[in-house]
Amino acid sequence: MRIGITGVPGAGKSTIIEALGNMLCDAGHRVAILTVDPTSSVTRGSILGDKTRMGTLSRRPEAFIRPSPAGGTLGGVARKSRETMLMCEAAGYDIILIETVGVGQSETTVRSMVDFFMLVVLTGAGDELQGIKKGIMELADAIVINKADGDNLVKAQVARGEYERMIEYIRPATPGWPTHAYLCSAVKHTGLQELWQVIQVFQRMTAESGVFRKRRDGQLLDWMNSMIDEHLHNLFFEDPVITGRMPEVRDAVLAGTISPTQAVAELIGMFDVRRAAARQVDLFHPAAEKR
Ligand SMILES: Nc1nc2c(ncn2[C@@H]2O[C@H](COP(=O)(O)OP(=O)(O)OP(=O)(O)O)[C@@H](O)[C@H]2O)c(=O)[nH]1
Ligand SMILES: [Mg+2]
Repeated sequence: MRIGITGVPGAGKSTIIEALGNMLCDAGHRVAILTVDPTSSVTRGSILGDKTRMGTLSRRPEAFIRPSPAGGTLGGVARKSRETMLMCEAAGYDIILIETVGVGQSETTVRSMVDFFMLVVLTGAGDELQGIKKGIMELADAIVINKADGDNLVKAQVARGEYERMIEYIRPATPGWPTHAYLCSAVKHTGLQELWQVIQVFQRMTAESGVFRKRRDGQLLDWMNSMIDEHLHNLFFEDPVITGRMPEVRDAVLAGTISPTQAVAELIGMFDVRRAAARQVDLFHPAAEKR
């Protein structure tokens, strides 16, 4: 089972993963934790923070925690994370948990890698709403209101009702699966067992309806297509014939002497994919990444 976890910074994603991961290891699973963070090439140290936050989990032999690869682009990070995911599964990890940073595009990317996607939120749905785009709620199979403990419990229950009402207006992320809001406390370890049961019901239902297989098949083909896109893009923009001609063509477009459409036709006309491919032996490590 591949599970994606997103949410605003500080919502408690890592703490949930730590608690859920320990629980699953106790139940006999082997759990791999990956992070998809396209900004981590800048901050690099962030996983050290996460390893300390996942203190008990990181010491367990049944668990494997891997930082986000410093791929530079989201595409690069996603590709490496997908490969890592397959390797972990081949190595016997039966549950993959992927944490994403709740900004920009990484939610869509992680959604495209997982079976079940959860959005972790905090209380005060009204205020939170401003930070959570409707589009992200549309990706979620479950909305998890964390920190439902202490003085916050009542507020969390109110928030749950608010989220439930909002969900009614949103298209479900998975055909045939009703998205709901759930309460949990990653610190007090409440609601997590229930959440895991929800995930198991999801797995059973989608397996029976064929949605599970269909989604995985679609993800595989999308992955292949995106690698073709990426590879062709790299071949084109690193081909010396293209890079040599590019400045003049750009100037001509800016001067208005040729249209962008004409420019593309000319450049594509000059592009010899075999010549470019012969130059580039290492398919997915173009010069820019090597640097
Ligand atoms: N009271 C309470 N605090 C919590 C709970 N879960 C997490 N926290 C606290 O909230 C803070 C942020 O938790 P993290 O797990 O690091 O949150 P995150 O979503 O992974 O944050 P980023 O990775 O920085 O986006 C920490 O200080 C946690 O101890 C909870 O269930 N209850
Ligand atoms: Mg975190």
